[in-house]
Amino acid sequence: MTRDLPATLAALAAALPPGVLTPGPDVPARHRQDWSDIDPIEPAALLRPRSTAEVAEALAACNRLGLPVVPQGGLTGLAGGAHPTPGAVVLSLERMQGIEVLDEVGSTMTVLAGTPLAVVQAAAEAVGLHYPVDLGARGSCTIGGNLSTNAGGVRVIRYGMTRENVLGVEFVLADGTVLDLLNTMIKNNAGYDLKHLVIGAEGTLGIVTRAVLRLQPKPASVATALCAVADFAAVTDLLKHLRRRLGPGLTVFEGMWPCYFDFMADRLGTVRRPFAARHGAYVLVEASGFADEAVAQRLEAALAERIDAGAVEDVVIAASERDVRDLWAIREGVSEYGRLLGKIVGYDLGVPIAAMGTLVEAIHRDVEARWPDAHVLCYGHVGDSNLHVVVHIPSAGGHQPHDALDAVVYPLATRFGGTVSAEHGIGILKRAYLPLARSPAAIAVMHRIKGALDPAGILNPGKVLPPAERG
Ligand code: FAD
Ligand code: LAC
Ligand code: ZN
Repeated sequence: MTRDLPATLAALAAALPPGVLTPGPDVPARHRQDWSDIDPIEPAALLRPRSTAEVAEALAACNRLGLPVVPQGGLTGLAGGAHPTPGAVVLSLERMQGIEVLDEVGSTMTVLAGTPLAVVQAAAEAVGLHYPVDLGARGSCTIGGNLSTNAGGVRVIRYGMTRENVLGVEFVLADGTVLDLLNTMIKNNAGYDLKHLVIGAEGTLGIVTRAVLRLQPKPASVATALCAVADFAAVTDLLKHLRRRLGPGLTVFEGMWPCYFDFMADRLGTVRRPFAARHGAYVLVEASGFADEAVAQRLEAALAERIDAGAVEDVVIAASERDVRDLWAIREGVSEYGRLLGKIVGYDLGVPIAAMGTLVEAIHRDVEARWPDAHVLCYGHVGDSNLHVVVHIPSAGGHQPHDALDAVVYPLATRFGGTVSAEHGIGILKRAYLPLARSPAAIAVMHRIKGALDPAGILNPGKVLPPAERG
């Protein structure tokens, strides 16, 4: 840590090209926190490099000066990874946006790290291709942030997480070394595949400046349906059935428990309830195909079989773009938590699918036993073994009992064979719980990798890794 911050910042400003550094008091408020809603902190300064060379200059100078650096993308992260730490500068990629190469034959796109996900998706669509990573924060989150959190989202069941959709990366190490790994080939086994070090590292091992993304053919037709079933056993039955019937055509399988679905349907204020009756669980399903008429028919036939068997209670199938938006509205209501609930405590648990229903029951039971007024909303990427739980305790107002809730929820998740983060990452919020999900030996290797790539520990200190054991 820096002892004389003003002198260090003056030395940093002198080392950088004009216009890169904005002093702390002038830093726009949005850089003081991310979506994880931790109390805002004014960064020591904001760095906004315009090129990889400027990122390298900035990191080399910070490394020399022992000044910590917090990388920031679109600030939509939910684990506090981009949250400023006291005495650190934040480095934003916001000036490094744009698509540099779109190779239709190789089906790749080379983009700058600050490019929003939605811009990448639209550019792919415009030439009949498809970048399949998709999440509610698409308009604001950046490719650099997606890589650094190994973002998942709603089509992982078919296309995998960000890691599976990246062919190459350019990143800058803490000492300013630029690693050009901008591979565009699907196969490249020349030694260690170092891009995987920085994917999912949450800005602790390097700053991503460019990425080569793998594109897919754009499906010619997409069919969307919302299914109502009796209970979680019927959800897993439906998953098995649709996988068998649709194979790789099953591109979304998102589950919502009534605690989530009814809350959103009643409170959002912008959606009509899709079903007259209430049901035990809901599943939003998307099927994609390459022959226009077949996919909708196949999805309808597959769902009709389950209705006839009594395994599905009701179904709404989208007949228009507007219907598709309406069916997604309840699922995408997650961006409205702040308005609907105020402060929340959010969980991103991974748990084997077979245990998910029991885990939801256990979380409701144990949280509501201790906080009888709690709202507990459960939903998630069921097909990816990923359960989101959002808790709000009205009587606690602006001071939600984060630690006490964690002490209830995380042991339950790990008792069922789960993990403390499926897709959002560890950041600050889950750092203390990493040992519940990774062995001491694995965490020791993480520390060795961190020590090798960032010996001065300037990159996003205090994130991801719990303090190293001494001795
Ligand atoms: P930031 O929040 O700015 O940063 C995230 C982390 O990456 C931080 O640790 C930061 O230091 C680091 N970082 C950012 N840019 C770089 C870089 N260029 N180089 C090195 N490190 C960097 N996530 C999912 O996985 N699935 C979802 O379905 C999903 N849905 C969401 C829905 C909503 C409404 C919201 C608000 C968030 C959602 N998220 C989801 C979480 C979030 O959008 C993702 O984690 C996203 O990848 C973060 O991107 P960002 O650019 O906003 O990164
Ligand atoms: C979602 C985010 C919160 O799936 O990951 O809605
Ligand atoms: Zn999610």
